[in-house]
Amino acid sequence: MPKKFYVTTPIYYPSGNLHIGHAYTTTLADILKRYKDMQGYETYFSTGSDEHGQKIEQKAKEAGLSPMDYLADKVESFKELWKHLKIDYTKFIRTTDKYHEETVQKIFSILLEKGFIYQGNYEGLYCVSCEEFLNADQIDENNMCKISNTKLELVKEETYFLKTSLFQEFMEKDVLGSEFLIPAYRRNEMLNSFVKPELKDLSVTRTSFSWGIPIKENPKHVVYVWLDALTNYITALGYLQDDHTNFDKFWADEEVEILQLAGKEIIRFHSIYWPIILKALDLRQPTHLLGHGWILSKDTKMSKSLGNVVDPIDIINQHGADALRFYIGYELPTEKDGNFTDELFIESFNAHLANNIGNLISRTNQMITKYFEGYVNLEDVEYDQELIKQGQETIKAYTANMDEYKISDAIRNVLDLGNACNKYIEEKAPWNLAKEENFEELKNVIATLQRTISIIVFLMKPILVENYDNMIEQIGLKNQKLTFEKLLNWKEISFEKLGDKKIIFKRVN
Ligand code: ME8
Repeated sequence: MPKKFYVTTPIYYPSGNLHIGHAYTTTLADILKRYKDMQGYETYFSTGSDEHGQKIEQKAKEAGLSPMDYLADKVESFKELWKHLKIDYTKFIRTTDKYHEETVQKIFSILLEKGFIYQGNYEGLYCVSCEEFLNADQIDENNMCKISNTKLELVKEETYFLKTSLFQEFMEKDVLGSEFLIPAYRRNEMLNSFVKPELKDLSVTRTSFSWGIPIKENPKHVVYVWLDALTNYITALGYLQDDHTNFDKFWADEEVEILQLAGKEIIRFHSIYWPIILKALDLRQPTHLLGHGWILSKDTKMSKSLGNVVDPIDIINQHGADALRFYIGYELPTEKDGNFTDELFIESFNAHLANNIGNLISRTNQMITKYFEGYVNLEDVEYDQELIKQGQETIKAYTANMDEYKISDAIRNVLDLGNACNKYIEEKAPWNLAKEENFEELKNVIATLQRTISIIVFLMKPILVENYDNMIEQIGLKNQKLTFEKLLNWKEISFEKLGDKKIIFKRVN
């Protein structure tokens, strides 16, 4: 039986256009999904749109449209972006999908029946932009939301509460006392800010707006965004539906590696309320929640509500999907905030994709064509042991990092190998070997490079998806099925005669 991997991104609000921040989380998920595919896992990747709530209701009204008409275009634009970015998702869930709405109603009824939900009254300050009731730490001195910088509404209404207070010990021990939330330092953050001071019961329905899923027991209440939104991760798989094959396969089975990704502002929902909802439903927990930092623009969070966003489509149109996927994977490690500016982007592209990898492939190809007419006969080659060893070690370091979802470190392993190859070329100066007619040594050098470059290209497969086939063809491996095992037993790989050359990753001036 193949191992299984289920990866999810948050479902994004269609209250504006998606920006680099959303592209960030989705690309990380896509890279990991593709990596697991390469490792022979059976994978499922879910993303989507979070369509209910006051914010969407207001936006549709401003646009003079019904919510569904307003949403249609937005959702199309999400899918369009994922197509441009080469995102290979398995499922796109909309919270307005009928199966989802019906399942949320069922989930609400189960939790009510089990006594985990009760009716009461709520009074508090609500941030429409974040769709969240705020506590004192989240409000600035002008009574505005610290995250979205928008005005708050005083809300006083009847509501149903989830009895999160029952789960204090479960949270401290089983969830935040385990390896579930990564990076590890976020566990203490959650414990100290939200759990230890006392878990407050969570309001899960609203009555002052109607754009939501009405509950069967009392239809003037609509399920407030988070119970609706978080449950998407299981409704998308068919939980409580006639066809629950994917749920059985990718959630219920304890062996499945379930990875959820979310930005740091919603870690609280994913590491506290979501585990509680699952526990209350008697369901297993995800293996890991990877909470990542923010992409900043001039030191503040890039966000729709602040309007300081970069449109990923512009970047892709100018530089291609791979350039953006690379920047996201390499330059924005998940454990801290990162920056996105045109200057940084171009600098990184030139240094790593154009000067390192692109240049390495093209200069090696030129030498294979010039000195060996496109084909190096590998009989009697004496490979450079040091470079070959570094190649083998790179595969191991890369897989160890990818297995821990450390994409940036894994890419660094590959870039280091690329730099080592470029240095090797300078040191060996094959053009001098040719001049001296030392063809034996020339062949050793070029064959060593060809082998090592095949590792570089293969390890970049989950990231550089648009150029992968082209790169593989350029290094003479078009008809080979590469695997990690094959690269570790590298003598099994044979190369074909090189064909036409196309420039990969041309330097941007
Ligand atoms: O919160 N840097 O949706 P949302 C990094 N619907 N990541 C960013 C980012 C930035 N500047 N801006 C956005 C919601 N993101 C809810 C989620 S899930 C059950 C419900 C990414 O449209 C990041 O993943 O506000 C963040 O958590 C998410 O988009 C927020 O998207």
